[in-house]
Amino acid sequence: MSQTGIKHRPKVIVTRKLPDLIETRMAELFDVSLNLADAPMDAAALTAAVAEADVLVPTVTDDISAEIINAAGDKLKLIANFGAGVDHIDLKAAAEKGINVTNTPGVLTEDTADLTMALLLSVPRRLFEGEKILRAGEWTGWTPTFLMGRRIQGKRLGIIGMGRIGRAVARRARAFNMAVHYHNRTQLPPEVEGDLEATYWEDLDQMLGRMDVVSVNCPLTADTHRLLNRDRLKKLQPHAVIINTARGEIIDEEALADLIEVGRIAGAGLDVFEQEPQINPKLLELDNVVLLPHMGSATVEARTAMGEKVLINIQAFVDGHRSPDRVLPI
Ligand code: 8YV
Repeated sequence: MSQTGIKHRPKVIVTRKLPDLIETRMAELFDVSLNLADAPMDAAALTAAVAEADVLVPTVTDDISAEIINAAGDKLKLIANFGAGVDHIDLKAAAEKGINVTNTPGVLTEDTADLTMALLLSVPRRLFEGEKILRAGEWTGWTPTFLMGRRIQGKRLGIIGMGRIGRAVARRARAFNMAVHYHNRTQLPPEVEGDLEATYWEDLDQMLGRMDVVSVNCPLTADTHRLLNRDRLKKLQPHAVIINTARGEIIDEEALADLIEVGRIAGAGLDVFEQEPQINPKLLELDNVVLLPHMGSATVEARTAMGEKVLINIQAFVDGHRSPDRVLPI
């Protein structure tokens, strides 16, 4: 036993299939139980896992609720999340039970920002509409007015959440000659703001009414849940486009679909949804909406680096050190 109360080769339960390299290293280091079939674990399976494990490695697809955390015995010491967002873990319940929580920030920043830009380019330039027409054999040739979209250069981008990913999006947007605006809990230091040539809006409502594109890049918390509710969405200009690569629950999806349908918002690029993997049928009906299956960090490099972070967070904890990506205790 180490001072953390965890034995040398802790029992680690991984809820989903991880990259091979990571699983192999986990088997070398820990008494690991892998999910090779990659079947999502239901509440009963998670309850059994937290009773047995010293360390649980969940992902965004696992609802680690207060009930599940409270069902853990005294054994569970660490939840080492594979992913940056920890909104699927009841942190209050974990804190009350003295369970440590870690995540994997930083290593998925650039890939998620790339995907944000891919959506930001795809929606105004109507890329997927064009692709669909071409594949359906419906393209009859070039015409001067076919599939005219909207220019990116010179447009105003409003970033909600100026953390690592928001800033990486801002850097890319500057390269496309967009004007960067942002709303954040706190204003960035002047030197960072200066580098990004970014304009701060303390009042989100005021920013929304002035932007051509809005990108959601904040974490999901109690404060950001439905941050873009129907009233806020109505503040957008009719030609505005909204991009979300953060969490579906930050936007009222039903309201978004309604407002796009009636032309009060021009379009959306969404990588995340309120009820994943279910997609609101109204969104599926809309041509000016690009829908992706939550793939912001889906590169071999990011997923491997995320796995390495999980390994390091667990090993540091077992050795009695502070895990580098500690979320809990604060
Ligand atoms: C991950 C994400 O793929 O890291 C996050 O928070 O949203 C995704 O990029 C997912 O969370 C893995 O659990």
